[in-house]
Amino acid sequence: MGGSSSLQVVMVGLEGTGKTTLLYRLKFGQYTSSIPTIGFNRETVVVPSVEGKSKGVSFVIWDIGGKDNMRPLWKSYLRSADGILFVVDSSDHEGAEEARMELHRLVRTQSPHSVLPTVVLANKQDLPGAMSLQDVAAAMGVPELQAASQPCRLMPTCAVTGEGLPEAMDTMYEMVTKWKKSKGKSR
Ligand SMILES: Nc1nc2c(ncn2[C@@H]2O[C@H](COP(=O)(O)OP(=O)(O)OP(=O)(O)O)[C@@H](O)[C@H]2O)c(=O)[nH]1
Ligand SMILES: [Mg+2]
Repeated sequence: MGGSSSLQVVMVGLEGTGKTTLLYRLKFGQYTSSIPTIGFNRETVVVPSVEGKSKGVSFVIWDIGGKDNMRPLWKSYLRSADGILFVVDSSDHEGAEEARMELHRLVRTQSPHSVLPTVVLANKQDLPGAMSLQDVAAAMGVPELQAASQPCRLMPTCAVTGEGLPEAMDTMYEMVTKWKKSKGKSR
């Protein structure tokens, strides 16, 4: 599944949170309209890095549909993954509790000492009424995961403009590198 400079990333989150929009933003560098994903999309992307950390690294991104009948399948994509992007719609206050449940469920389905590096994307930061980063963190229970020593970080994004994405992918890369080192393996 690729050499050492290719990372496998699984992207999940509730339906309509912007996963496919993020994927095509990364792939084509522009906004592309999308329809709800049945099954998954997979693209190899090379992200322009902000700090040069992930320069030249290609990410194979698996974008999985978020509809409730797809969610039991999420975990089957984790086997060969190096990291998880969990996408949240920051403007969806009502969906926050469900998103939190799915995020924590995804963490719990993994072996407790080798939970994959997870970057939670607080997407749709451009929308009026979007929760602040701090509010998204609290709503998703990110501090609780961190307190339990799980490798989880939150980053703000806007899939329409691409804002925040290079930083988020740099963070993903950094976390995966650290994780692999601590596990003493490269896969
Ligand atoms: N304003 C705004 N709209 C966004 C953003 N990201 C995605 N959208 C819109 O949200 C809608 C859903 O986006 P998708 O990318 O299809 O969502 P998805 O997560 O792939 O949904 P499923 O495939 O059903 O799981 C589309 O109308 C997007 O244009 C964002 O950052 N800001
Ligand atoms: Mg989609």
